[in-house]
Amino acid sequence: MVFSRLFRRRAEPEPKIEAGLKKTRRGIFKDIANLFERSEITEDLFEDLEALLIQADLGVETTLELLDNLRDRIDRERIKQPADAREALRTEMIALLENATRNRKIKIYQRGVPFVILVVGVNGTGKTTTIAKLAKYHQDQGRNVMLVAGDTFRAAAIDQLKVWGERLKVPVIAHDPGADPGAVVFDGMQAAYNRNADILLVDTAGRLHTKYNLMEELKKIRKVMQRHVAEAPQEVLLVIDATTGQNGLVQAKKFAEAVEITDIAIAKLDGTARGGIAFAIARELGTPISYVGTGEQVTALAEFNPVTYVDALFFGEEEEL
Ligand SMILES: Nc1nc2c(ncn2[C@@H]2O[C@H](COP(=O)(O)OP(=O)(O)O)[C@@H](O)[C@H]2O)c(=O)[nH]1
Ligand SMILES: [Mg+2]
Repeated sequence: MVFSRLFRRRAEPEPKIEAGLKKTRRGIFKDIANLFERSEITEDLFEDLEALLIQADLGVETTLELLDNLRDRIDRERIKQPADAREALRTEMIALLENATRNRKIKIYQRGVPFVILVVGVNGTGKTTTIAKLAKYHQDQGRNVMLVAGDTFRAAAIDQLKVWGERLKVPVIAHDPGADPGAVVFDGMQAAYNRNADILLVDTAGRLHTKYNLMEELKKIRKVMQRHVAEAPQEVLLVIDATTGQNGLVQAKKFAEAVEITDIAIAKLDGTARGGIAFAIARELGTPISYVGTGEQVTALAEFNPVTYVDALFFGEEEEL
């Protein structure tokens, strides 16, 4: 392709993220890169860029902020060539994502103390699937993993977790449908101690009747956890569905208001042509994005990195002929 000729890739490729962003890269971001094939930087270019960024799911506010920062940089660095402006855009996009990842805490896994990961988010966003992927991820690093079926609302949710547990050979602590989530979490915490689990992944129901209900339920779960491990849950992971775009972001914000989130996973990145949602998430939630889901398979999870993410929006195997 012509457009990669001018653009310099700096990061090592991240194959899963590149695969996940294939649709985005082939669609809107290809058009964005092509804007800079013009002979000079004009007001038209900024206007077209604004429209494309909004189309890519960055949202209006994030797009305007990004464009302000880009204009400032172009002035400051006296940039005249469109190719250099495109490099400046790349730098500003990375900076936007880094604003959120900067808050990332180092995770400390101690032998003998279960590291509890509470997974929250709206129904259908990909919580249970992400739990299976994380179980595999931690297993691969030699950690002893256990799952808790804290989504007691639907029988199917419990069965789904059990199926993953069997496949991954990981114990699943579950009660009958309709049971008190606090009770199953209590059993999960005890089992984690008894069986020396390093990682305890706790599934939850994605009900969002009212913010008050959700807060109360999660407060109770937290209290039960802290009876066993004072610092639990060490990770509160909010799963956001990339395919729901700005609507998904609005719902995610409600969750973030009700619960203290430490990490974000963006699921179903492979299912959208608008991977720009990551920028809106980074800016509006300010919580570090830690993982990206790129498919339904248990291995389709990648660690999030701002540089490899931005480069994957513009590069991929098919462009590197
Ligand atoms: N393509 C794709 N599908 C996913 C991904 N993550 C989850 N899904 C699918 O999304 C649907 C809902 O996922 P689930 O984990 O049950 O969501 P939950 O209700 O939040 O627990 C399922 O059909 C999953 O297979 C992903 O990263 N990519
Ligand atoms: Mg589920």
